[in-house]
Amino acid sequence: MDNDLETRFSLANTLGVEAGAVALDYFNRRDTLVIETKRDLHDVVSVADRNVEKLIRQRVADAFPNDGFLGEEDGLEEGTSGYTWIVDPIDGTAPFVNGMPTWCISIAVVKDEKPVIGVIYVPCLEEHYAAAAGQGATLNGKVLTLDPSRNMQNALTGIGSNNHVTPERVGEIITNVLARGGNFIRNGSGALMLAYVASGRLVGYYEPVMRAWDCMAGFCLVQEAGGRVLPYPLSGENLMAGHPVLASNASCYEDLLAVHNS
Ligand code: LIP
Repeated sequence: MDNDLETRFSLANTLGVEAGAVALDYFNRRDTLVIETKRDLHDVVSVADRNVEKLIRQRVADAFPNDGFLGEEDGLEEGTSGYTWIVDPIDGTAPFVNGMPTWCISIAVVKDEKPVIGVIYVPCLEEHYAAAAGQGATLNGKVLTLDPSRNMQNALTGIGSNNHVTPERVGEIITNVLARGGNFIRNGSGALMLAYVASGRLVGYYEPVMRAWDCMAGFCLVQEAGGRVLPYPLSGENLMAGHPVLASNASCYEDLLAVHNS
């Protein structure tokens, strides 16, 4: 691993755990948080999201002042180094504010429009997912390798939905998965479900519209664990837009692609 990647990977792992501790403190006193809504009553944010992102953003700026940074809450700061950090400070904000453990810190670094680092830390479960380009993927230090015998019919598929997708389309997707002999789960954190694909807990994940901060870390994990992802555009204005997200092990990809194209 070259030094540029290694030093950023080291900081991403450190920040995942440090930011996770700050977020967990907010989680344990969530009844004190003022919950604000964004696009609708299910799209929520609190001071926890904002302050965790500020912590990560500042630590990255101190260490790599020429790197770009895109965060869900405070947007994009362009860089000149060729590396851009793409961060969701608390992915799964709805489970977070409702006292459920399925939320995480999602930290990605992209270079040449590809995720080269992915760190997802799950404070409530003390699960630390990490991957860097060419280095494989791990969960708490254990190497992750996908089992090709698992497919849509004998394992669970994650499905994500939000207010960027019509209720009718969500219904079509779920119907299609069930009609193919599959079954689905949604836990409110797309980043965490992508980490579950990388660790083999889910055989695949599909969501029709997700932003880069929700999925780039998970994409790095899935690819380094031997899985496949639908190409996700990051050039120009694409970086700030939402795009379909599909990630799976090899034996489920065609089934899930057919669901996407249905
Ligand atoms: C969440 C995504 C999830 C989506 C939710 C929400 P947030 O991100 O990770 O995939 O289905 O609606 O957008 O808002 O919790 O950071």
